[in-house]
Order: sequence, then C-alpha cells, then structure tokens
Amino acid sequence: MKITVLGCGALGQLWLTALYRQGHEAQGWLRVPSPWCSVNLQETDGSVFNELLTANDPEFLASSDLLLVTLKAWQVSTAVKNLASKLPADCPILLVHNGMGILEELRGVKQPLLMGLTTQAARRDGNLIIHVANGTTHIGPANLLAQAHSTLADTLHVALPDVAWHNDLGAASWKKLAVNCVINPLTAIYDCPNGELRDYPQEVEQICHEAAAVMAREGHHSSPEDLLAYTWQIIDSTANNISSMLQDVRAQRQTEIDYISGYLLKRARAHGITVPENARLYEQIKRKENTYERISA
Ligand code: KPL
Repeated sequence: MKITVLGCGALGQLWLTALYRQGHEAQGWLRVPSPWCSVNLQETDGSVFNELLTANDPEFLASSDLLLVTLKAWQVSTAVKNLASKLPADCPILLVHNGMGILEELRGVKQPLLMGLTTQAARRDGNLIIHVANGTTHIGPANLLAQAHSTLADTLHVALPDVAWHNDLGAASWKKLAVNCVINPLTAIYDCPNGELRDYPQEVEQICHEAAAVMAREGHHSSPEDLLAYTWQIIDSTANNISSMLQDVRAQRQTEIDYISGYLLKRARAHGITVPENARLYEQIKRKENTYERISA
C-alpha cells in the first residue's frame, strides 16, 4: 500500500518504521515542508531503525491508499482539512489521537474517516524515538463510507500488531476519554508518573463519577464503580509512564486539554450536568499553559 503518515512525532515514526519494514511505500508529512523525514527509532528489543524517508511529496499524497494521522488532537482538523482536497476521494483517513471532538470539526471531509485508539507506547528521547511497549490499536469507522474498510485492520496488524477492527468504537472512545480526564491533568498538575496517582484517590474517584454521569447521558452506561476500577487498572499498568500531558507541560507545549476535559465539559453543558472537579482541572491546565510565555520571556 501507499501510505502517507501525517505527523512524524513518536507515534508517527513508530508507524512509518513498521509500514516501511513491511514493504509498504510510506512517506511522512511534516508541517514545515521538507523533502525528507528522518526516522530514528529504537525498538522494544533495543535494535535501532534509522532511515531518511520521503516526505511532503504531493504526487505521492495524490495517489495514497491511506492517510494515517498521528498529530496532537489540536493540530488534526486544520492539517486534515488542508490535505483532504489533495487526496483521492476514496482514500481512507485514519485518526489516532487522544481526546474527542475532532470528528465534529471534520464533518465536511468527503473521504472515509476512521478512528483509532492505541495503547502502543512510544516517547521521544532527544533525536531518538523509543518504542517503550507494544500495545493494541483498535480501529473503526467514524463515518458511513469507512464501514467498507475493515480489511485495513488486517493490513495494519501485519505491520504493527495488534490491530483489531470494531464496528462501533463509541463506548471505548468514551472510556478512554474518562481515563485521560483523570490521568492527564492530574499527573500534569502534580508533576508525577501515572502510578503516583494512587496518592490522590478522592480526586480520581470524583472525576470518574462525573465522567460516568456524562457518559450515561451520551448513551454509554458504565457504572461509576466500573469506570473507577478500569481507571485504576490503567493507572497501575502504566505506573511508570510520564503522561503525554505532563510531557507537554514540561516541554511548555500546548496540551490536549481542550479535547480531553474540555470535550467532557462541552458535553456536560449540553446535557445540563455540572462536572466541577473536571472544570477545576481544566482551568488549572489552561492557567499552566498561560504561564509558558511568562516563564520563557
Ligand atoms: O493516553 C495516555 C497518555 O499519556 O496520554 C495514558 C493512558 C494516560 C498513558 O500515559
């Protein structure tokens, strides 16, 4: 297959490596146009893949069989809208990012849209991307046209297992959103690895209760207790992780808070529900982002 990977950060380089190794034609697409993208990835077994791959080739883009989007949530809709008119009309677009709310922003896009939820863990260490742990990528349709693309899961599974197809990722997306509403802002505020959230059980519980109430109104019933148990399970299984939001805050980068707690707040407002703990964390992260300039000024 001919695949363009939009976003060449940790997850993008992981996929570029896997697709290239599997014999696919893969190019990267960088925000600042460049004819090459350097892929430098250390695998889970310690081996290093280092290649210069094609990037930003408009002819390659115009004949791509898949656009895989691995950007941060807040970068996705502008970048995808810019490329959509240059892509074949039937080229599926697979979005893999934290948070929710992007699909609403991409309503006008004509191509088949798919979403992906992944537990593949990769992080940047200087110029090297480290594939920290293998995980599972669940993919599914985000519009009607995408329902015909279930075989994509098999192709991607061969390149970077595990990949599984689901006809409806709605409930799973909400569960992941709830977990991100807990782990991401709390770790960014307390400046701690995920596992240390064991020290803040009341906050974890309240965030889960609020999220479960919104989920129920969205038609995804999960008891607050089940959601809490699931969240503790993820906290424990990712205990040594530095969450993506804490990494962003430490590097003074914009966070994905608008698409995580911000999206929960938006849906709560639409249902007339108050979510005070989530609102408090949202405000705290926004305040943190606002101090960036002053620190570096
Ligand atoms: O998705 C994550 C993130 O860091 O963004 C979790 C699940 C919290 C793992 O760190």
